[in-house]
Amino acid sequence: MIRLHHVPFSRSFRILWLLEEMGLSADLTLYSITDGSLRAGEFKAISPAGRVPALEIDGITIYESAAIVEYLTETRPEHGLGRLPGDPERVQFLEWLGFAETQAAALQSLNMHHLFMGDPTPASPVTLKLEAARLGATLKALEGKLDRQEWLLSSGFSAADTMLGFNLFAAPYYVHLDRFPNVQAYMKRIEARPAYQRARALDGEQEFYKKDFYEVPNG
Ligand SMILES: N[C@@H](CCC(=O)N[C@@H](CS)C(=O)NCC(=O)O)C(=O)O
Repeated sequence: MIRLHHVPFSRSFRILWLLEEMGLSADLTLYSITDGSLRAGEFKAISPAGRVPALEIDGITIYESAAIVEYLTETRPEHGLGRLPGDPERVQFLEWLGFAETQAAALQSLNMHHLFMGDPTPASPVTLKLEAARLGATLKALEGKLDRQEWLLSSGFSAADTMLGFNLFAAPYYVHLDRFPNVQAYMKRIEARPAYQRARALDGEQEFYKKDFYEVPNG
């Protein structure tokens, strides 16, 4: 039995997608960011910071998406989706897992300020501008990398793409992607993957974004 603790359109999608790439199906336990279910004692016993994803598999429970990605790729090397110690791309693989979280931190901060804080703590335009610029900087770095290759690693698709690729579908709420054609083409390649499409069908409706784009207020 595999169980994924999941919030639709959140970082747990990375794992839903990776499992699909591996041909593994999971039972989903669904939560909402806003209804307090992630802060319940029962869930905190599984994921101490009350965050998704958490994955129950092989008789253990793992939290932190990068740790789950490493575990899955190391215990299931036959899928070729990780880069194990000794692989020439091992360091790059680990760097991309970390880079994905650097990028997600900017998105999370923007989500917090634009979607979840509101009155009586209005978002600071300076913070919003800064975080959008920081998100833009990660997209610019990615744009340069994708000039030379189709996937994050030159040898081909890997679980690093599931870690980072997920972020990109939240980025357009805060940064216009017109100036990043390589990133847009990369997103199209992702969307063409059958495993990605299956994962999206399982994901569930996102409940955060009510607009197509969030401008910096008074910015
Ligand atoms: N570094 C963690 C971050 C997990 C995380 O922050 N997940 C968000 C959803 S994208 C969450 O559970 N947020 C709930 C909250 O902040 O209360 C990971 O990669 O798993």
